[in-house]
Amino acid sequence: GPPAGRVLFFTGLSGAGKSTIAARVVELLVEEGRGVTLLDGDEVRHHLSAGLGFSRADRDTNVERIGWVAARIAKHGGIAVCAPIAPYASVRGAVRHEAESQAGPGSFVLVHVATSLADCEERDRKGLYAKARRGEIPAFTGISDPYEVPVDAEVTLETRGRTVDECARQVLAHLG
Ligand code: GGZ
Repeated sequence: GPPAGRVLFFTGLSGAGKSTIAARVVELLVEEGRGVTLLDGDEVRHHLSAGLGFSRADRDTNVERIGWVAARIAKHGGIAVCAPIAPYASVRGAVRHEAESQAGPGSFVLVHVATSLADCEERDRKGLYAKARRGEIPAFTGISDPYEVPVDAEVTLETRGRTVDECARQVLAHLG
């Protein structure tokens, strides 16, 4: 059967809805009685990755740390839900490899929250895109820094015109 432990790894632009959908996935899994650990991008940066910035090296370190913790959670049968931007394909691949070597093949599930840059920028809930356009945030993902669109996602979430709950259930449907 499918592996017990899992790493649900969300990736996508700032403001794509990663945190919100990930939080709903966690709620639904908790209702099923599963042991779930949420490693949200914003929260991780205040704790596990405090002091890191947004250079490629710092982003990669941040994502590697998240992956390291997540793989060990999954190894012991837990579900780790991660939600960083994780803009670089190579480190996403490294995290996939780490998870699968710790928790078995199929344990890593890449969820691409595929909200377009135009939609993220139009919503701009935190005003970060406006700041980035004014040059007040250097190396802002999607504006002045890359986002490598995944070609290996197990789940691609189109968020436009869909509810958070619908998106969360699409992720759960993949877990079997
Ligand atoms: C992208 C940035 C940046 C830059 C600050 N680029 O929408 P948010 O605010 O709450 O989430 C974003 C968060 C991204 O951190 P991650 O740890 O997920 O990124 S990575 O996976 O690349 O390590 C955004 C905020 O931090 N933020 N500066 N320059 N997002």
